[in-house]
Amino acid sequence: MGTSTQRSTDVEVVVIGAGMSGMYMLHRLRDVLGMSVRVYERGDGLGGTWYWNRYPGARCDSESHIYSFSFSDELQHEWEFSTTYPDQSEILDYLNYVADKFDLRRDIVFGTAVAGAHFDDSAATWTVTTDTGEAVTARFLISAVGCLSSKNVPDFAGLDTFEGDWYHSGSWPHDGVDFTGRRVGIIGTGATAIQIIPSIAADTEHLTVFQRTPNYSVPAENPRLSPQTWREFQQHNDAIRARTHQTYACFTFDVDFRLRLRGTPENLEFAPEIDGRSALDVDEDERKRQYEKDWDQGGIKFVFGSAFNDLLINKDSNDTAAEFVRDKIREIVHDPDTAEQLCPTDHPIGTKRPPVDTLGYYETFNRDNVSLVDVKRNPIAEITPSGLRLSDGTEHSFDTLVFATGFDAMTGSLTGMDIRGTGGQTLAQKWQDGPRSYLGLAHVGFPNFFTITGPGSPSVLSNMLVSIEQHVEWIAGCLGYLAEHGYDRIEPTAEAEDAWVRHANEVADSTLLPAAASWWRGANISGKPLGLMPYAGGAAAYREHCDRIAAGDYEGFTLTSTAERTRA
Ligand code: NA7
Repeated sequence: MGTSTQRSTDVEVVVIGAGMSGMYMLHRLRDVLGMSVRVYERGDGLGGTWYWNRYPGARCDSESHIYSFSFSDELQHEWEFSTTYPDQSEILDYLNYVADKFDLRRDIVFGTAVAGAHFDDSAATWTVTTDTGEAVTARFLISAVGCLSSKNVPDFAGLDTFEGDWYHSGSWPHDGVDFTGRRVGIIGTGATAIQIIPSIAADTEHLTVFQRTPNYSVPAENPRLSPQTWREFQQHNDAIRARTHQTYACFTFDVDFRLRLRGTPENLEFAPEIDGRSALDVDEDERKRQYEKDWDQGGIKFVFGSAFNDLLINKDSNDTAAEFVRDKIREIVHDPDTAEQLCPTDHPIGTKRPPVDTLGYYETFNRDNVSLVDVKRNPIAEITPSGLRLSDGTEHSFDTLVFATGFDAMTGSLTGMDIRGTGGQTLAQKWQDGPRSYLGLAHVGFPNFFTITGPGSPSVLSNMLVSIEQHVEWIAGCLGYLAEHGYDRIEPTAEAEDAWVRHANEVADSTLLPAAASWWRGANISGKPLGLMPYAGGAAAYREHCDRIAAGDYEGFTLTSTAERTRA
């Protein structure tokens, strides 16, 4: 594009983060629009989530033929994944291949974290500073920091006295950890721990799992993909990819629930449309047969592609699926007390991120060297030099401690930087009562700033890569439009942002999702305001709405040029 904006700033765009979203953003802006772009990445390599999360068992829960970039036919023909749910190292190899193919590294500054970014209202530019002392000006600032990159290590007293080694899943050593013959403690039973526990149990002398809240895990069934299967995906690729744009969560299966969005950005109307049948429309035998079939097929589909249309909106229906999984746990786990402890009862199934297990999570608790400790009734009081002590004084000893305790999701990485918009307001100040945004993409008071898969967009309620591509393409389309029309400043209107926040809350409240103390709602971080952060209206409805806004000359945004502002 080579726009006039380049003359007044060091680069046209700064992108924060070189995970999947930052990589594609760079390609789209630099190689398609011809803009000058600098990407800052705190890691020494690219890949984001797949660079940091190298823990044993780390793998993807979305199917690889749709958890891979779709923007290049050539790329899609060149790369084949070995399994439906590939492991971390294979995904990272893929991302490095993409970076080589599109020559991305030359515009990425590695080992450099963005410390702050301040908006200069008179020039309508951002000044971005880094932890290595760099300062660069840019017209546009794009966050590609990912939803799960600010790790949560609970503030346990005594952690500094622990004499063994400890690790958090989200910054795992590159040369791995040898658990052979070691006594290991792991805190957490979320999606991450459910991948780690079966992967390391056999190596350890003893593995103690400290569980606060049990989770519903469904076996992944992770078939190897033969060249023949991969060829079939490629034959039908256009239709498969198109389908991922039409479903609630960007998979090829769907939830039979659609939202129609109408009206103006300031006055949004929506109507839910539900097809199919309720879990309560059929008798118990038929329901059970269906759940058995879904369980055997495995994966996230159990919830987000159920044959029943109301698991996420009707508690009575949801109870039938939840009880089916609890019965499975009771069948698999031999010791009845352990089985009961592993049965979730405090939240409906699907209201926390559904974990998926490849190596037999529940089966692992039948091993003699694995024990389960309830830290809800009897919380961890402190870490000791040799392990940890519970509130009732019970001591547990181990050599290695693993924190699978999650992340300050969706907002933590953003508010952790000193991002200041008009009037010097920080993003942390703007979001003190919870994140507010227009479409999860843009923010009143923060002109020329975009957040890829930000709070308020479907993001973590969908196959992330499809949502990333949608946001990257929308942002690139927007920057292209601004250049074409001579605009160099864009900001949502307060009315449009308010209406979006109101709408997102209304939609969330029409589902069961607020019923769990989930990281989706910020409930895992003490003091964080509660509210469903991802948009629950479905990615298909969201995509249509974003497209309509773009086609309507960016409705709900104020667009101006330097000349207009000078005259005013
Ligand atoms: P999650 O899903 O946030 O799980 C974290 C786990 O750690 C969960 O079981 C928590 O229990 C537990 N936890 C957190 N703090 C504590 C303390 N202080 N004491 C005991 N237990 C604690 O993170 P994951 O890394 O598993 O998954 C994050 C996402 O990554 C995942 O959903 C995928 O999208 C990929 P709680 O449930 O809060 O009681």
